[in-house]
Amino acid sequence: MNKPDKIYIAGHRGLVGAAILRHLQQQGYDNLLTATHQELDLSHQLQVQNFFQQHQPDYVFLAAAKVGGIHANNRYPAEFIYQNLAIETHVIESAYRAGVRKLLFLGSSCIYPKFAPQPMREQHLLTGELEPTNQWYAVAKIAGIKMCQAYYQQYGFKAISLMPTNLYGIGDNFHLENAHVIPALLRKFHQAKMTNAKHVEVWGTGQPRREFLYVDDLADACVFLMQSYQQAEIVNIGVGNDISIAELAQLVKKVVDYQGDIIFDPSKPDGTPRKLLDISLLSKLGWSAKTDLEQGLTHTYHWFLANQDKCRH
Ligand code: GFB
Repeated sequence: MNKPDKIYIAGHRGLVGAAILRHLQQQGYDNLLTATHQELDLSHQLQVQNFFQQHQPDYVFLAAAKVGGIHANNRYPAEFIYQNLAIETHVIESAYRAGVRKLLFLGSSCIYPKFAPQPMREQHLLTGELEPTNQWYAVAKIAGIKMCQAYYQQYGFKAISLMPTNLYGIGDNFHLENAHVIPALLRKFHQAKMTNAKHVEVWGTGQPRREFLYVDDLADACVFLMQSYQQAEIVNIGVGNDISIAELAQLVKKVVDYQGDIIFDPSKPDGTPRKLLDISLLSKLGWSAKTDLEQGLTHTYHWFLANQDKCRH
């Protein structure tokens, strides 16, 4: 990927797409192609075909997706499976037809079985049952991976797939019900601090463990692997360690500087007990994350404070 190449970032207003766009701009890439949802509906096949035929990008980062936390995944299964399947099939097929040189597809660590051995290796894909709360999203993402591999095998289309762990960072969705755990807790603890509430409610038992990657680190990994990785096999993108939701809640409490108590609500789902990625392949390829969790949470909280009026919630 060279500086004059035309690079399309699908989903440039989302958490991941915006981080990839920032990263490419910082590195001096300036032939960047984006389209808002109003300009291009990625779930509309003909619009996507025409867009690719008209613009003929050289490289594609496929960061557009319908995403959400445990509650949203469980509540809107049809939207999660349909929109993700539609976006993937239209973008991958149109990119191939338009002669795109390389496409990078983003999956998720929830593609692995609910009870996969920990840490989860790339080879654990399709070796057991999925976590029910996000099976719809996971099935769509698995279809995206297989589509990339099928196009690679049959047409030699260079479509690579990365599996990031749970992500967070600036530009995230801070919706109290539909967001992922980090933005939801940052907002809940902040509101509790502002209103002098006695306690904050954290969903589930607090016992599940999650691995968190700062989104600017993911963007760095995406650009690095777009430049250097050429295989159809998927690659896990993580930090190599995880923490419990109870420990995370303590850390968010510290970052927000909230003085009240934490209460757990076990009537809410825990989801997968643990999702730690094995990152040996990624390390062998020469990449590692830079931002530690407390530092990343602090950046994200400061961004939230400065952007409360315009952030998504
Ligand atoms: O981030 P999260 O919604 O998604 O939840 P998953 C992680 C854990 O945090 C769960 C707990 O055990 C939640 O019960 N939790 C505690 C909370 N308090 C809260 C809260 O206020 N909001 C939220 N959202 N969670 C997602 C999938 O699973 O992982 C997606 O739903 C995606 O499809 C993503 O794959 C990577 O980690 O459980």
